[in-house]
Amino acid sequence: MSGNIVSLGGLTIGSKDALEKAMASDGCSSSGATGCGSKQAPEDMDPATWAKVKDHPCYSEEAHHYFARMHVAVAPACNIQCNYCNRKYDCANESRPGVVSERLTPEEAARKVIAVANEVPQLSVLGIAGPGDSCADWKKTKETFTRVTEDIPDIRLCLSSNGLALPEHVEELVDMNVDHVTITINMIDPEVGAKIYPWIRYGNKRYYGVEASKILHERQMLALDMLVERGILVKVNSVLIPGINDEHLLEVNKEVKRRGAFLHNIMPLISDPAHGTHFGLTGQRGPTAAELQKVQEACAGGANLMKHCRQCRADAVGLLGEDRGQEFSLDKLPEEVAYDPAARETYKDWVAKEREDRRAAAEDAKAETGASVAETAPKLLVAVATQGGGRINQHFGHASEFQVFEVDTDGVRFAFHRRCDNYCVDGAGEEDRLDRVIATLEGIDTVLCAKIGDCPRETLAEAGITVLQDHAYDYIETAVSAVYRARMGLAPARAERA
Ligand code: CLF
Ligand code: SF4
Repeated sequence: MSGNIVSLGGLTIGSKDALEKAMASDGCSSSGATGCGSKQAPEDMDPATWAKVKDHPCYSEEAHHYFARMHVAVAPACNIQCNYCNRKYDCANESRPGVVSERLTPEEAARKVIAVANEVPQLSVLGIAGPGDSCADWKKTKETFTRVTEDIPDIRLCLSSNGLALPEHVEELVDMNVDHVTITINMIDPEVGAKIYPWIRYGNKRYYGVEASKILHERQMLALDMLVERGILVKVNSVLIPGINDEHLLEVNKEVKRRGAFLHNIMPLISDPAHGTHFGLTGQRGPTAAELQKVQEACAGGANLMKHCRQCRADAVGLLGEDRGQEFSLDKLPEEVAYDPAARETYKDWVAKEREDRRAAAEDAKAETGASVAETAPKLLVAVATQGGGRINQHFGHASEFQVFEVDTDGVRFAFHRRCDNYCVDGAGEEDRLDRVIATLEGIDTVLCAKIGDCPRETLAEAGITVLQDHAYDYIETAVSAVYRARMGLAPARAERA
């Protein structure tokens, strides 16, 4: 295991001893004695594809433990109307609905990207996901990408679009070395589409109903085919709308796989009357977690599914699941800023070594567990508190989301994440919040964190959830395998005994 401590941009990762020391004074003091699938790895693809996804947090689940994305909200115009969108807010196709971002000019956006790159060494991807459609507002999207790559040539460019205007820009995307494009495809049947899109604007004319959805569908398929043909990786986003496209998404999944999409991200509709959308105002509900899981399971064997999406903001900054956008608002940006590549380069080198080490540790744990546990042994769900680096390195009270891994004789796999309000506020635990965290963790067997106080640990135990801090700073896979072996009544793995 890597022996050096690395502390970059607020993310501290390193050897267990060094990290325990570093974290000893940091944390909650509100109780008791201690104070209160979507796996995409090198073996899954050819080396050229892996080179494109290995540092993209959305295209590789593994990468999302190490690398950050940022969005710049430069493209406010849109050419269609989705029933889950209110234009007062950002594009809900790849942004959390009901959220308004700070709109930037391409010049401001380029300045912001440089400021973030200097402060957040994990930054690897610049995405444009609104606030409208990146291709409907093409000039601003293109100018932003062009300005940024002049200063930071190794940043990956990523774009999200509803697809209608996308075919017109594919050649320019190739010229700009854009490797990753998301198309939101909610239907392949215009009759279904008519329930989602009231109108589109295409060629200076508005189209309505089924006719509009037919055009949109044809343009989306054309864009997908053109991008795949040119070697650009395409992620398809689909918003799951119960009663409208839930069963239909199986057909979408098959079709986009057939056409060569790299990933399919099925996102839950978030519908709230307060957002003022057609669906929100007419009572169209979003899916439950169980309904989302059912559709994802039904798609097994089709296009690879992304399960670690966090439905970001159009101005998100940081690792998926964290949002540092407020640190880089326009009023905090320097008037002039020069890019310094040193921190990002150091970080990349460190990640390359750390990843290899983690992968080897995960393989060892899998081999030992698989050899000694009966294949019929039940699967466990283990939630981890992590702030990146693939390690158990966050205090229970600080976690505003838990990543849930499933483990069986086949190894440890990311399953889903669950969000909650962090239990500790200003160093003190809040009971109401703990009740909500417990509700969030329903169905989870064990929680692994870097530290927890006696009081919340006992309350969670009463609710049937074991919380362990013994695996603090271990790799997630090593720790989760250890929990599994203990549950199965087996001796610790060799690495743990040593
Ligand atoms: Fe942004 Fe989207 Fe590119 Fe990622 S987000 S444009 S592909 S860099 Fe990622 Fe955020 Fe989910 Fe999008 S977690 S909403 S899938
Ligand atoms: Fe709104 Fe995005 Fe749909 Fe345009 S594509 S209507 S901005 S959700």
